[in-house]
Amino acid sequence: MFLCGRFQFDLARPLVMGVLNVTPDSFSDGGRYLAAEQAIAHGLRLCEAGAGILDIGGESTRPGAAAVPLQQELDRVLPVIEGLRNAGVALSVDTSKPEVMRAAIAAGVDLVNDVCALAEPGALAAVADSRVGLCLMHMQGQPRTMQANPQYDDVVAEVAAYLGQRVAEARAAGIARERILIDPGFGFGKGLGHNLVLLRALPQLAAIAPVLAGLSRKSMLGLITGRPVEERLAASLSAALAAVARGAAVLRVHDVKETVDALKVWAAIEENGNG
Ligand code: PT1
Repeated sequence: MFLCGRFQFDLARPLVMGVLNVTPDSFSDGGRYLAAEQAIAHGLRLCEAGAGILDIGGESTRPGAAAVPLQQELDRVLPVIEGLRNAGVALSVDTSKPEVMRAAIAAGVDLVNDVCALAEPGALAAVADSRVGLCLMHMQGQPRTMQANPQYDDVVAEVAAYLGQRVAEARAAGIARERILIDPGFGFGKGLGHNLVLLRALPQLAAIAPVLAGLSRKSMLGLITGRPVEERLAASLSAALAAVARGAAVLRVHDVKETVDALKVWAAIEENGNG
């Protein structure tokens, strides 16, 4: 059971989290309003396509991305949260800033997805006094420089130990076990070999807490297939099913409709037929 704000998910079937990036068009004054409107419309489409959760992000954390100032991040995500609040889908905010967490929780999000695993000062306190779910992710380094030279002695042991510690800290802050997801952070300070070893080790991580896997369109899939980001759908679906086969409970994806179809076929094979 995953307790997540207004929602309870039994996690018997994998849950699809749709990615909703809010990046305003800086070319016009109406950019901010337009970006929110477009994100809300896209969110409704992802909802219709079968997303159980929408992950709203106002600061990119992809490799090389720069930090976004607090007020700008708030201006991006809050109108989208308000616009999708009654869409019948769980809302997640993808942020590492305690102030954004607090404002998003007040605006009604159901989940806080933090690539820094609530390690920023004040982040644990910002979520502890609420009913939201959490996703605690592992990252080595910071987005701007994390892919420069990622190094581990034993990537699985180190990621598992870190996530176990972050779960223990959250538990010590009074957060129920049922509210917590963990995430190995594919592509966050990891080379291709690290990502593949972590993917194979998902059953070990799933013993700590339910696992969220974010593989959609990532450069590891580009390295394997030689395809640019806009041509990674087949690779993303393949990676998603490989993650589910190893116990992933939640998939963070761009292509919700296609992922939901792939999971329907998967579930039918797992559950039906007794010829
Ligand atoms: C993720 C994730 C995330 N990914 C969670 N939140 C991103 N919980 C944003 C690349 O290698 O996996 N889990 N929020 C997006 N970040 C990346 C990282 C995007 C790497 C692309 C790459 O291409």
